[in-house]
Amino acid sequence: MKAVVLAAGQGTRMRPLSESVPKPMLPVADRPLAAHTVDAAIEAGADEIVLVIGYEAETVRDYFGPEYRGVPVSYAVQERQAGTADAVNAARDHLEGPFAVLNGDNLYDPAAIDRLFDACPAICAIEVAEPSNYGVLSTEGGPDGPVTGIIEKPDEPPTNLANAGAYAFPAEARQWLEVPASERGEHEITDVVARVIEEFDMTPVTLERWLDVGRPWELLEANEWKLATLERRIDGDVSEDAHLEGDVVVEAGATIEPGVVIEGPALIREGAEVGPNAYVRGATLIGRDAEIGHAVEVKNSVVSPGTSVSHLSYVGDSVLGRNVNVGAGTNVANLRHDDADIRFTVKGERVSTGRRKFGVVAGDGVKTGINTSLTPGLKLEGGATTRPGEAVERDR
Ligand code: TTP
Repeated sequence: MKAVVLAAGQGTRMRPLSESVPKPMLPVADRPLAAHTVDAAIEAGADEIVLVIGYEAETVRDYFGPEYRGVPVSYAVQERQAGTADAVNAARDHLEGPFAVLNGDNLYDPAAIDRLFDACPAICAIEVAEPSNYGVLSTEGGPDGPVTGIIEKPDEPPTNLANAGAYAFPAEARQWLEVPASERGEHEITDVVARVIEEFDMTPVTLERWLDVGRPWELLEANEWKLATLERRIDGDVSEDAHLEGDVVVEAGATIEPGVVIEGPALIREGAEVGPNAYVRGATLIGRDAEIGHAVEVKNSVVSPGTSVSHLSYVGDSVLGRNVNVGAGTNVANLRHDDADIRFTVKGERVSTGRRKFGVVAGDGVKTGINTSLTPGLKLEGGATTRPGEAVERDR
């Protein structure tokens, strides 16, 4: 079966991280976000991957190339991001026979994609506590029965089964990709699903775990998930005076200096340097050529390639973009005194992250002055700077 992977979106809710790197290419453990989806499709037996690209298309194309893990990859360009059905329609000329469609920014358990392919026509579903925020499936005779309907963000959800953005469509669906625009002005794949349900029995494939990675703290959650699946592997240059505990991966070309303590799960990528005397813990990704220096503590964070936290700093529950420079003595606060969930600005609105602990999100090239303190849920746009000794409480 061919698998169409949607990776053309602008990722506006992921800003500033998606400004230079398209969301599907943001790092999740040892590979870009969309590669987890593509890998799951390949493991489930996809014989061709069709990537729908648009925003920052070349970065995606450069990574996957014409063949990826022995499977041919073709590309369909969606000129304007006019919705998920429009995205699949852009790939229409690549399709014949039954085909799968997967969101390139969703994380799945690979075994679930295997079940999806086997059950075609089928749709992945996940039980959620608050279905009103999702596309909700109705089924006949319990959660395993055939899907009888799909409705977007209903006030009175018929079930608690949310659409998890993965579909195995019969060949006929290729004819039904041109759907009218929805109320929010997008051509939505749920309207294609609704048509398939009218003509076919669609099986719900229930997932144990699923993550829609749309906002910066979900990138952190994606890393928490996938870093925990790595197994200890030490290929880099590790001082005998360093202490590495649990599932720590140090890639070839990475250096761990004396006095460093790393508690897994953690991944230290090629070219990164940690220490001396640094403490890395929680689920932490230290990207390629990043530098974590003397007396720095990094906890449960994503540090992107080329970023430097050189001395005497604390970074917790945070995402640092590329080539950020954290000045000495910079401290990130990741917990409120009233223990309330941390809020973050998404498209101009303050929203709850649902997390008690969340630090900061820094876009590419941010520089903090020495002894900067940063409050929880702060967003620093690409290139932003702070003054020495500044306490930063508002996004900038
Ligand atoms: P969304 O998360 O709805 O869109 P997005 O990724 O652009 O993010 P944001 O809302 O923050 O701007 O998209 C779901 C998936 O579909 C995702 O993998 C991107 C893809 N997509 C396209 O390929 N083309 C499109 O026109 C749209 C809207 C989404």
